[in-house]
Amino acid sequence: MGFFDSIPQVTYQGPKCKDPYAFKYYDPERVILGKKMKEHLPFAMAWWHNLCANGRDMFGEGTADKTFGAAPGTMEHAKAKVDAGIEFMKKLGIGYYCFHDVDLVPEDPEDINVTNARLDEISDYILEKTKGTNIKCLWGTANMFNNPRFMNGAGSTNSPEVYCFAAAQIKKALEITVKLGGRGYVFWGGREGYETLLNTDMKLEQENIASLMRMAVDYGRSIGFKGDFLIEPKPKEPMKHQYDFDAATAIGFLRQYGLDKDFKMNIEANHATLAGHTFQHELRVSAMNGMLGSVDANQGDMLLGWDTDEFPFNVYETTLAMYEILKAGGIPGGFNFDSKNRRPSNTFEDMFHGYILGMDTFALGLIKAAEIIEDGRIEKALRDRYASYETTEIGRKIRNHTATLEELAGCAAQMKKPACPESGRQELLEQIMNEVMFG
Ligand code: XUL
Ligand code: CO
Repeated sequence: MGFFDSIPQVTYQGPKCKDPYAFKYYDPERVILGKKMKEHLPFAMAWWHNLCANGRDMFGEGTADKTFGAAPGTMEHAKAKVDAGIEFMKKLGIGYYCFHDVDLVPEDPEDINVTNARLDEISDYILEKTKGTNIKCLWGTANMFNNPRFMNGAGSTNSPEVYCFAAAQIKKALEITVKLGGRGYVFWGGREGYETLLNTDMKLEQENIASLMRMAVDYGRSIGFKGDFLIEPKPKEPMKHQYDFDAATAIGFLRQYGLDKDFKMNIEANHATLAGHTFQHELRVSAMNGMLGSVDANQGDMLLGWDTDEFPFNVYETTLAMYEILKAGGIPGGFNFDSKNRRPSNTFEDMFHGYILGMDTFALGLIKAAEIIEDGRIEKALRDRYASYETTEIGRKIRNHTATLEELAGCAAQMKKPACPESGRQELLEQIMNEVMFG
């Protein structure tokens, strides 16, 4: 007996199919631009939203039953979640999962050694249960934001004692990630920020965060972790101001502290929009700096100012995201659905509808992004827009850094005034987008 016996195996049936438990666009074996869809889109299940969160919010109790037949707070429950998670991933053909330490096991309130022993036990259990399957860990992380000890941050805390617990949790989470074959290790600085500068030594806090990351890299490499360390930028929530505000800020921080060789970005769509950027913008900033690592796939609500973590349905947005990713040559990480069902969508069936929606939305985005590339008009317009940096002597000099300010000023004096730059043709490009999307 499984947990989801009423749900059939979900397979690709094509866009005309009306079966709610079928993929309309995600066809894992279909080849797009020379690569199978399942290789373009390594999807991952987020342990926390799918197996732990029951819809509880600050205004009310949970609406969904995630007990899986066991008493919450026990190792039986932790194991039942493993069983349910594996059954869920198998039904959808999902190959990866992501976890925080405390998603896997209940944290012992008195003794971290007890929690660590539980993590050893559950990781053994996961390995045993995933043996012979294609299911692996995409990335792991330590939850350094839930426990009250982290109220002033983890790496950014004012307490060296708490800092030790952050280090201990990272050490253990790294060990478990390596044991489970994880491709990445994520830092999301939920409480690494401040509420008021009146009580905050920002320089000390940022230096301490960097030291913690450096220690994590050193330890991770010493136990054989070959994957990427990842920062997941977010501007706010829960802290008023988080240090990893956006990709550009996080990349600057990594470079300042010499961490840029070991770290990449884990870009979350909803975090991008909270920072006042598009998902596409954050992917571009990461890619152009050689730091595109992984994606937390979800969608925000533009009418709400917080992290709603909705399953993505906006195909226009996933198309533009996949366009960035294809142009960057793919992604070394994967697509973790850091997405949750709406509180009133509280059944097991809704869990499947959420993932089918999200996977199909990214698959359709991939298909459409490849069509934009094959169509070629947008790429050509982009190349043409900057062409005079190649076709004119002065343009070439600017590009290869041989021009001087005096020389350029001399050119300006000769010209007297420049010709007006050519039109950006935004509306035409948007029209081409619509033709590709709906033509
Ligand atoms: C919170 C968030 C986290 C990270 C992992 O906004 O996105 O779930 O993905 O800690
Ligand atoms: Co996330």
